[in-house]
Amino acid sequence: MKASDVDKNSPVPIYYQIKELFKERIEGGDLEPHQRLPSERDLEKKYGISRMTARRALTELESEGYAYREQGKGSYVAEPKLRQALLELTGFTEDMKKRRMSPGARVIEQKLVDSDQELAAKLEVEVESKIFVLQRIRLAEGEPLAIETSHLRHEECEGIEEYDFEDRSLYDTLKNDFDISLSWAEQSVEATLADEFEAENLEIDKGTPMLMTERTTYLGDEETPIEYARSIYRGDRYKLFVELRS
Ligand code: 16G
Repeated sequence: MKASDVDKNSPVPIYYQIKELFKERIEGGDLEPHQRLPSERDLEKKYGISRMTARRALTELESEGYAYREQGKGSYVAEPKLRQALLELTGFTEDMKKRRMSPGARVIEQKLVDSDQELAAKLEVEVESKIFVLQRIRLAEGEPLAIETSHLRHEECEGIEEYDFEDRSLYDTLKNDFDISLSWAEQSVEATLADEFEAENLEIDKGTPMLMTERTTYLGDEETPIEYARSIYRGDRYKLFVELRS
């Protein structure tokens, strides 16, 4: 990277230009995970910019998940984000196994509740029907990545509340123990910021960008909803991926 890569006459702010240059180099593999990035001082000298501009470029690389800071040492290139394909109906466990990462879960709570109006509408049941609620922190290689809250129609899987979901897949349990096959799901994704609860459980700063997904999954008949899930994924570790064809 040369000083001339930065155009001081451009309407694009300098911190932004520097951040984009580093993003390109990180995504292109020119800079490798855990490699040290230049310090604020290095950037200041190299580009003839203020310390504040240099700091902003590095801070934003961190908040977008491209870099991480080690207290008193400097900034380093982060591991690439996990690419989540949006077209396949897979569970977290299956997804992590495909990546050769070890999946895990910490159960925050699992219980039976009577459905309120909102849940009744989502799962197409009568108000006050029994719903199984399972809230878990999902881990990959021991690192917390997401908080998932699943709501299941209890009439389809009575007894599921007796299982311990610390180390078993919900989708495998439905398939193997309840003979439930899933056919398709509809899913939405929106941006949110980590609140205190999420920050604490996912070991991130409050206000970290997050991806919130809502998914309704249907049984083999293609029309009965079995699960309504809300998941909050760390935006600094996840990237959604779709393939488009003309
Ligand atoms: C996925 C699903 C979630 C499902 C879970 C099962 C989303 C938004 N969520 O993370 O609905 O409950 O997988 O995972 O994709 P498991 O089989 O590992 O328990």
